Amino acid sequence: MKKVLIANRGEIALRVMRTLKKMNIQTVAVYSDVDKDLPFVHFADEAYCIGEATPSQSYLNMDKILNVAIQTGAEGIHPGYGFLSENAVFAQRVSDAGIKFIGPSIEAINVMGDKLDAKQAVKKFDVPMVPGTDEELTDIALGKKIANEIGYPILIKASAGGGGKGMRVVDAESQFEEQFERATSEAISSFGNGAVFIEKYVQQPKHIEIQILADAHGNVIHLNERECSIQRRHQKVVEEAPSPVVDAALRAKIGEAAVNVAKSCHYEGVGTVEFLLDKDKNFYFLEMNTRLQVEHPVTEMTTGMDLVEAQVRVARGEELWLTQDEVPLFGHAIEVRVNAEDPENDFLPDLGKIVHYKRPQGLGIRVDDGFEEGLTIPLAYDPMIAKLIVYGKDREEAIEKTLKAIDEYEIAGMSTTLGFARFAIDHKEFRDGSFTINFVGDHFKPEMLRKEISAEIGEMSYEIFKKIKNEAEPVYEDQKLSSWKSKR
Ligand code: MV4
Repeated sequence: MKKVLIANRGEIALRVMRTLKKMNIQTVAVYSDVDKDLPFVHFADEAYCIGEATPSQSYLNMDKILNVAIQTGAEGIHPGYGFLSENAVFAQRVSDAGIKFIGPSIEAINVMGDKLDAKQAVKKFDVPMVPGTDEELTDIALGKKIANEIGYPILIKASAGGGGKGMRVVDAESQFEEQFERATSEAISSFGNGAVFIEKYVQQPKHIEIQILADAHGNVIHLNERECSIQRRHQKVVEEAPSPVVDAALRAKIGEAAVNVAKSCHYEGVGTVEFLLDKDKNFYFLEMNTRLQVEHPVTEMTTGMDLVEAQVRVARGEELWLTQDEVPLFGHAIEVRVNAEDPENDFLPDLGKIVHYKRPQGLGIRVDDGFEEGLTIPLAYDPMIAKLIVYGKDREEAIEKTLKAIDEYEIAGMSTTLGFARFAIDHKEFRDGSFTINFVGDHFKPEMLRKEISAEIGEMSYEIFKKIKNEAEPVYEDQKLSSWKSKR
């Protein structure tokens, strides 16, 4: 493979291109008109504007992307995450054009894209699943009967779902019918597929996921777990590897289950198998994500493996170059997502121009970003500015280094999730490892950030601080911000 088109934007387009360049592969960028000044466009060997910001006109437009790939002679397409990365129709069209889709097979995308199909596929492979049903539920009376057998609370989930859409908790039989109707209609309106099923509601679990690597010859290994419980509304904010509660024996067991999930759909490439881990350390298969994930760098830092390089190598047909026993695991890595969002205002996007930008630096500090000072975060896409990934020799060192790196990070012009991440990582429950997916709901109140910031800005009043921050450009140039130590 001598030339690859990257069907994505921002930090992930840049991150993929860095590895391609390392491998002496030519890079082709496609971009929308609002992205013309972004670093990934300049970094590529060739770059083509394919349309307006609206995703359907550009990053989701298969015809335009395929056209550029064919015209430039690209031999592979890397889809990144989001956009077309888990679209089986796109994977098929890429393949039909004689181009290698750098991702899993069409079969794997289709099977794992539907939760009921995934359960059916995995069933024969001895993978622990939450007690529940594995066929579409249409009969309310039957649903109630099953729910009574499982015991409340239960969850009604949409088969086509993801990110919590079409998911309803039912605490008692009296609510069953209403929640069933809601889940079904939400599933139809969101996915055009009303199929739902029932599961026992696992309370206060952790979200653990296993990184998979599979070649085209049937060899599958796992690259350890990531802990991703610190999230809000299904958006992860802090991720780490390894998990503070998973030991070598448990890792081997969950890892083996994840490898079986990958085998059940003849997986190829990198993928992620998600599990819930309950208080008693029972684990249950949730779903498989058939893409390179946002949080892949914590796995890279604790294994020393470049996952994009691994994707390209298996896409070229190479056999896996290491066995399960040879998979490294050293030290600890933490990733913080730096989103242009206001944690004090329900995490609503807080977009605008980055008027000042300075990355933290140092040994074991990696910043994957897609913007530079002076650029504007566009409204049309995900508001992620950057990912800060920190490596330490152990978890304690990783935590302390991450807190210092957050303090060193300077971003002015908008609110970011850095302050919230600092709050989470410095929390007793994060430090002792007992946190669950309910961490934010259980422990976070916006006033807590206000207090932290007030301590930092000293005599400057909080109201003046907010005003300066929101009008940061003129004030910053006046050097009036000198007492404001960056960020947030
Ligand atoms: C669950 C669950 C508890 N019990 N299933 C959320 C979206 C989808 N990935 C599955 N999800 C959940 N499934 C059972 N049987 C709790 C969640 C869940 C969750 C899972 C992982 C990470 C964050 C979450 C936040 C809320 C709910």
